Amino acid sequence: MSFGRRQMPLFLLAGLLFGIKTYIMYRFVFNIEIDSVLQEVIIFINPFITSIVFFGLSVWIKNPLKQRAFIRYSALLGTLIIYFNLVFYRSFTDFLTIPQLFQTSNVADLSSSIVSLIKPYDLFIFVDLVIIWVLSKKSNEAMDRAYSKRNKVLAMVISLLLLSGNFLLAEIERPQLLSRAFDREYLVKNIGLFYYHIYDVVSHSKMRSQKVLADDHDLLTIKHYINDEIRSEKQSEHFGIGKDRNVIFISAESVQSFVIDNDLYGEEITPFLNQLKENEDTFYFENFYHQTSQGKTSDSEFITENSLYPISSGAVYFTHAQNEYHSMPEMIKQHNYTSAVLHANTDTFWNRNQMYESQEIDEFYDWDSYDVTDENQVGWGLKDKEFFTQSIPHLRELKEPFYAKLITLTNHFPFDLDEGDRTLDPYDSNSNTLNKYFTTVRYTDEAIDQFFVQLKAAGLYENSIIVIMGDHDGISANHNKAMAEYLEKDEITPYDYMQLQRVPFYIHIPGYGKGEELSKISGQVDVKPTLLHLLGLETNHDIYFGNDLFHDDRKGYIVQRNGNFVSDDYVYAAETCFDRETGDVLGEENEASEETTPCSDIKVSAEKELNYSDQIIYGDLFRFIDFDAK
Ligand code: GP9
Ligand code: MN
Repeated sequence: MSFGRRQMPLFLLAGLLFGIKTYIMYRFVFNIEIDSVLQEVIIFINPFITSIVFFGLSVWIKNPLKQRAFIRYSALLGTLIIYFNLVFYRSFTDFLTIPQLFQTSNVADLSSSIVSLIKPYDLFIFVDLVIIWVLSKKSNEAMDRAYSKRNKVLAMVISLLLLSGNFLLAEIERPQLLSRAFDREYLVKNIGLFYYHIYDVVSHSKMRSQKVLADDHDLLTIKHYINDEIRSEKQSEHFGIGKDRNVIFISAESVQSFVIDNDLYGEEITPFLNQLKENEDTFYFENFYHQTSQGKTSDSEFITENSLYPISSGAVYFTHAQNEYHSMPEMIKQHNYTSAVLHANTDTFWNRNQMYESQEIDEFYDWDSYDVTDENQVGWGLKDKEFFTQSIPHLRELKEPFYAKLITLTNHFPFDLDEGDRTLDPYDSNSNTLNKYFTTVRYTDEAIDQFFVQLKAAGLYENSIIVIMGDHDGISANHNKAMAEYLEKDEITPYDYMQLQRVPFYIHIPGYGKGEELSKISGQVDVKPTLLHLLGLETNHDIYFGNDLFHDDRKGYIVQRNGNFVSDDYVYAAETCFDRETGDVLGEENEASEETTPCSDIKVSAEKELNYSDQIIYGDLFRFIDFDAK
């Protein structure tokens, strides 16, 4: 390739090749949604600007050999960053964050998922790297340059101008993008994957410093907000009905509500859960939403036990395990409850061992408490049926009353199941993930059915409250096409996708007889106040963001970590305000538009709550409160 009369310098050539690759990735491999011409422009120019700026740094290196090595290794690093993000994206429809990269203890356990996330055609991602590598190894004097000081400065100035241009366009597209970024996809499509990572590192270190600067003054505003907007002085009619009962809490891995009362080729997917819903001792919440973010199951545990929001980047379980908390297990301890978690995985996985200590959970029956063999495990570990069976003796040895949380595992991506355990035929669509999902959900349903029988036989049923909750979604937006086909819709709109974030929530109180199906908008932040009140415990001085699901004096909306929400009347997702009942679009709303929609007021409250919760976590604010003194 020629560059004027001379050959194009290697950094430019590499920059172009790498830029093309990055653009193709953004546009056609990651499912980034583009909704304006300006976004289209930004996403096109950003890859080239970024790679030329980075490779352009090589002009400051005198030695041509080192100059070429710099370009080569930058390309390698850049490619790996893109690739790691891609593998992650395939599973979570999200981009990696720095805190996650340090969650190394998880990497080994993720191995079974990772294999299914790598595709043979991924090799194409390395094509430009190979070209750059070969060119940079070949001694080619025409490509090597010793740049004069003037040219170096010129290159720097041009780079900075291009970069500022990119950021300026991003700012026009989305004012205050960097200061109010809850959504990683917006960051990536406006500033690109690489600057997004730099931004993530900077904001993460800023977050770390917040603890040092925090003091108890920060709490005043938050307390006021909670007293005025969230806390209800009223008691529900069910207050105390579960006094001194055990609480057996089943965290059902990846079970979403769309499978409940639904069928596949004429067969019920979850026969047991469907029937349990109709039981007179069961309260079932059909509009219950998960609120998890990157921390997945661990976020779900965190939200339900603390009624705080997860953080937007990384998992609280890793980043803030040393904080002071005022968790449900800690609170019930004052009333002679023992708390336990049963989960057949290593205790360090997701940093559970540390976090359970901070939340004052008394017992953790982990991997070592279970007999796991080649035959009784699948996918991520012990099969659910075996898990429940082996959990019964552990439950029996707990001092009553107890609160025990059992975390299932079989219905985890990639939803593998042995042929002999299959009682439902897989679905037939272009998504292998969704196809298999139904079969593992059915397996978990049968496992819970069997567990109820076992609880009765062990004498643990009558005097307990049994809660079943889906921890988070199992089918990401990557499978929207297959999901639309299954649900017999033309497409999955942002409204539909939000509705798919519903997870089942059951409160089963043997012998109570007043159960019903409730359709109020509810979510994982509501679990803590609801359960505490059922047990007859007051929460007057607690700080929480949810409500007791049994009284009507509630805030009436559920916020997701990215700022989307569902209220009694509206659904806000993808910057669009929808009518909750009909799904009709009521208006578009983002920081760029001045327009208000019926969603505007709640949007302000939603962001406020997320920020308050972040302040509590980042500032470790509970260390300033003596909850027991109240
Ligand atoms: C494994 C469990 C499942 O211990 O936390 O993982 P997740 O759903 O968070 O990927
Ligand atoms: Mn999970």
